[in-house]
Amino acid sequence: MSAFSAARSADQPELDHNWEVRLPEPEVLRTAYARDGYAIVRGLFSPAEVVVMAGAFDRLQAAGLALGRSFRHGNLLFRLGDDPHLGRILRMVQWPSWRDAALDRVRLDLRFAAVLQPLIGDSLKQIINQMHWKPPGAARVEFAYHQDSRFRRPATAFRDLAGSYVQTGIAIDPHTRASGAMKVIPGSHWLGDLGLGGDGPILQQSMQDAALMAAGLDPAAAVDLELAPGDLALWSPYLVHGSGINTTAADRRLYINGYVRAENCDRGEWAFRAGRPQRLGAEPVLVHYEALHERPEPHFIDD
Ligand SMILES: O=C(O)CCC(=O)C(=O)O
Repeated sequence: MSAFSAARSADQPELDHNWEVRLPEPEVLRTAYARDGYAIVRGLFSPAEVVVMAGAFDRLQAAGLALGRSFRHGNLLFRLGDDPHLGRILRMVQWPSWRDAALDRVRLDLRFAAVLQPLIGDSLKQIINQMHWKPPGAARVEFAYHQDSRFRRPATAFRDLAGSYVQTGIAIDPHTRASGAMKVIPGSHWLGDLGLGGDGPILQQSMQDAALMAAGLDPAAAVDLELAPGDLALWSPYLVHGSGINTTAADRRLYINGYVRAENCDRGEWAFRAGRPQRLGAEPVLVHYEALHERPEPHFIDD
């Protein structure tokens, strides 16, 4: 048995799959997404399901903080940061589904296949599986304005970004202006790649109006993507977005899954073939970690 399958726990609580939710009308979703570059599906996951996901966030956060340093095993990555107020914090985990069965079930939930089908079809790979935390009191948890297109490298492996890729985020907690909800510029996806964020990591830069203005965008056009727990946001790889600090007393957590029309991407784990969920294999495949095959073993990363 590989280290990866051994790492997955079998005794985590099941999501309740007896869901009844009104899925968006395909044409309404397609129109809103095409016009604005984003859309929201309200209440896609139930309060009980959000409790299960929140439990997974707590487990992974405890595991990440116990590591004490950023750590990688294959595509699984714990990214820690130093916060001036809180000290060491966990900023994000990539590919937690290698570690946590509850999160793995969510990313393969049939609701994703149903919501995404009108946008990118029913044969999908997954290139993002990621958790974000903004703990209360933290000062360094911003995401500078950017477009996700900047991360789709090498460019030759990611074809027809605009028509083939959709990023999604499930709110675990209330996402409000005060808690550091994403801010988006509606319609900015029509502008193509604007080179926002320069070469630096966007999670180590703050959200600056000046960056928008330098790209010819009006900061006053930014809207807060406010979400209730269980809501799903969907956005285009070219949508300009960022997010600020959390000034509330509660956590602000987001579970992000990014899907792609399979035929237009050489990277990623299969998620759905003809609408049917596909489990992770025995070993990870190449997604964004270029040294996956040279350095697959667990190791700490210098920050
Ligand atoms: O958690 C956030 O607010 C950042 C989300 C984001 O910008 C991204 O995933 O590209």
